Amino acid sequence: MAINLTKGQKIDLRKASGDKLTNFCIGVNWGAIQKKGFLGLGTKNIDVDLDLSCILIDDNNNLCDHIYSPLYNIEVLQQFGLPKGKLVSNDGALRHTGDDLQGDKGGDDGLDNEIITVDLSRVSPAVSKIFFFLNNVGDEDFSQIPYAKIRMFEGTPTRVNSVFADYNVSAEAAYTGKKALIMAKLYKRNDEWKFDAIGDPTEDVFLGQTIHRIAKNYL
Ligand SMILES: [Ca+2]
Ligand SMILES: [Ca+2]
Repeated sequence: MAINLTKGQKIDLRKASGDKLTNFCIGVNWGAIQKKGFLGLGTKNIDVDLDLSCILIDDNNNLCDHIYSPLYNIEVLQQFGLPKGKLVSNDGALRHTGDDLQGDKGGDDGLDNEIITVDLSRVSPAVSKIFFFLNNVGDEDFSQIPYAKIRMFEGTPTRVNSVFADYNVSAEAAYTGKKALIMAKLYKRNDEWKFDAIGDPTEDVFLGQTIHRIAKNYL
């Protein structure tokens, strides 16, 4: 049975069998917005471009590595003191499947649109925290997106073997005006990795703001 995460919940990365969970995927599944066409005829899809990203923090609370879309404008990133986007961590332990610019069209396909695969056994020893977050590149806030679901699962980006935990960023009033979500952190305690489902929505319109917010308030 998957754990239905609630905001702020902390969990051990252990399976029902007691074994450590070291290889898993963190995925986000979301839909494009469907609007009725002229005179209520037909439907029109409006692309929704959510971006799943993560930053890696060392023992001294410095940002030491990152994964976010290479499509982010380098000049805007530089204004936030951030480097160009990339899809693989320097140690090779975390890998992003690539930037989905649209979301599902024609309803929920049950597959995650962006996924970061994690192999905790390969994470550089210098890393003590990994923050995962979600930004919307477009104009909509989360309350306008038909669905956005986050889950942790064992398997590969194309095959879900077993869902360990999931979290629904549902279309609720609480998400009105919110365009970013500080999802969760992995953190090391006594050489064991743990997971904290932060789940804080923010009004950030750019990824750089979210990274600064995490650096200022969450370390
Ligand atoms: Ca995207
Ligand atoms: Ca999908």
